[in-house]
Amino acid sequence: MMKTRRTSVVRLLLASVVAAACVVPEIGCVSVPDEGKQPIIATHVDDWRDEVIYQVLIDRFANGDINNDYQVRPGFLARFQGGDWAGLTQHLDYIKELGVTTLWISPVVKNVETDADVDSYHGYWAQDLAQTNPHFGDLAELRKLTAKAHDMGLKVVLDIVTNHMGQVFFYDMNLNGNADIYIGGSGPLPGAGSKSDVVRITEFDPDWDPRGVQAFTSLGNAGRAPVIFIQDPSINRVPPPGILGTARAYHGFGRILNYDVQEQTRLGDFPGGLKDVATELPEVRAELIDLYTRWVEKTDLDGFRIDTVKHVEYEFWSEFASKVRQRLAPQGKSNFLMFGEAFDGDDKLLGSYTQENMLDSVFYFSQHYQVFRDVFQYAYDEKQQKGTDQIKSMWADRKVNYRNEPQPGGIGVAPSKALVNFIDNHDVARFLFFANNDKEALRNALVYLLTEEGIPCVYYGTEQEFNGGNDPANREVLWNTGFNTTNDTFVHMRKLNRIRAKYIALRRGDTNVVYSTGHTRDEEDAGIIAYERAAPPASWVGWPASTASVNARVRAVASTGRSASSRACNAATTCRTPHRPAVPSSPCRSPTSARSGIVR
Ligand SMILES: [Ca+2]
Ligand SMILES: [Ca+2]
Ligand SMILES: [Ca+2]
Repeated sequence: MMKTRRTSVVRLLLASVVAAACVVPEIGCVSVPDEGKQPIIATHVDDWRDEVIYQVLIDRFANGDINNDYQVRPGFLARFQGGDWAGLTQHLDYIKELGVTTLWISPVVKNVETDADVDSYHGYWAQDLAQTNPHFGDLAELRKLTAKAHDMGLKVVLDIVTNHMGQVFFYDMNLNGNADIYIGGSGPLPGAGSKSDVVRITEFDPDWDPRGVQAFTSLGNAGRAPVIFIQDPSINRVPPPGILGTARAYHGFGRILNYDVQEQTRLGDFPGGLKDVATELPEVRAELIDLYTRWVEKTDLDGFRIDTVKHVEYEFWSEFASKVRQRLAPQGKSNFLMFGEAFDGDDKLLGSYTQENMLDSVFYFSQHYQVFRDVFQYAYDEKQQKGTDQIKSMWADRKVNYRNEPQPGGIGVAPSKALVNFIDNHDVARFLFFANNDKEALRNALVYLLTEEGIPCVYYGTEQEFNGGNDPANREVLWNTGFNTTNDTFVHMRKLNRIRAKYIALRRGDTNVVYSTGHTRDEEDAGIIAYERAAPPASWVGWPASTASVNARVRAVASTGRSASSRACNAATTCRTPHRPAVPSSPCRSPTSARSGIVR
């Protein structure tokens, strides 16, 4: 788009001895087991900060088997498109080429197939936590995927949901045994006062009621509405097996109306009729722990990405995480990553799920808002744009809001050092949608993502410059791109991933912000952030002792969007910073003794 030098500049100032030492030992390679065979599970990850996660919606990545293409409607993104585990397995070379190292795959369990003409292609409408989803393949295919991934040095994280199940029952509010959607009342009459209010009641997804969803008759209230499990095998809307097929395994308060009321977010049904599980019951907890840990034992997974953690009580997380760790460790599976998703910008709330014995990490959602939205995307909104000093203060809060010690039996890295960084995901519009399709701004965001502290996570299709808006427009079909590996953003990401892989300081080093600014819009240094990553070698757990005397330092300079593009730094120039003349070390000055590389 622009003839000027690109705005993304990363400088690597490193002693060559570090580069020589940066050969990450391959650990835990396994061979592909025969089809359907139980794998021998093992630890495949040394330090999760060495990984780059790539989030895959299985239905959208690659279609490797047309035999499971039932109920597929190509081109309609709220419907199944046909992607499957076989397709992903066949395209692991593409993943490898991109340089990401860990697959986060969408849920694998059997779902309620469809609801109100929208399909469960995403996998989040669980019906049976013990069975594979036939749209994506069978257990043998899933095992083939994890085994081949491990064989190629890739790891696999599974997406799981403990908070709710799919829409497997209705509340029989009018006690007639049928699932009804009722609309009543005639509403206001024009100019003639009002008649009865218009009400809409759906027994599939009724509103929150603190008494529990109530039944009613023409004579008034009739107590708690019975929970009736649905028997519709045509769309797999049938009762889950075991305790999850009984009414007492659910809270039954109806749908969350107010997310600011803690009782509702914790006990209410998730919008869309997803039924809230009574996660406080010991027998329910035991069932969830057992069923999900079995997937690790059956397929040798390397971690869990856990959905909707803020909708479950804290005590659940300490029990769930501890017991999963305790069950896997004796089987040879350590460093098993568990990171949670709380769709919330409250940094303190996010950190609260990393208390002792809870999760190893969470999605850094506060960063999604405070950096990727406020700083990068709002480079297109002069009124709302924030300065890069916001990044500096947010990073400083990591030590305050997140646990600073590794979880007992966890991944060996403190949550405050292992936050999962992401630009966008399947629940928010893609970066390019908001950034006026400015691909250079996306590449700047990628420089930041892949050089900052923590575990980077990239949503599939970012490398293909997808620009979809909100769900489901942001869940595009990847195979339509022909798995192109030559477009500018793919090449840019590959380069960044290779640099990250090469330099340990970029993966594990501590961060020192060299330069940030409160300036925005057309002010001279708006959009510039400079930081260096370095660490005393003693903190590089597991690193060969021979490199202990190396003092490595990596410095990244990222500009954040359109407003900074005309002031791009490059390796040979010094940025003018007239508003801040006293800056001791300009981010754009290139020390003569250092090697430098430009990422473009
Ligand atoms: Ca298929
Ligand atoms: Ca009814
Ligand atoms: Ca809940």
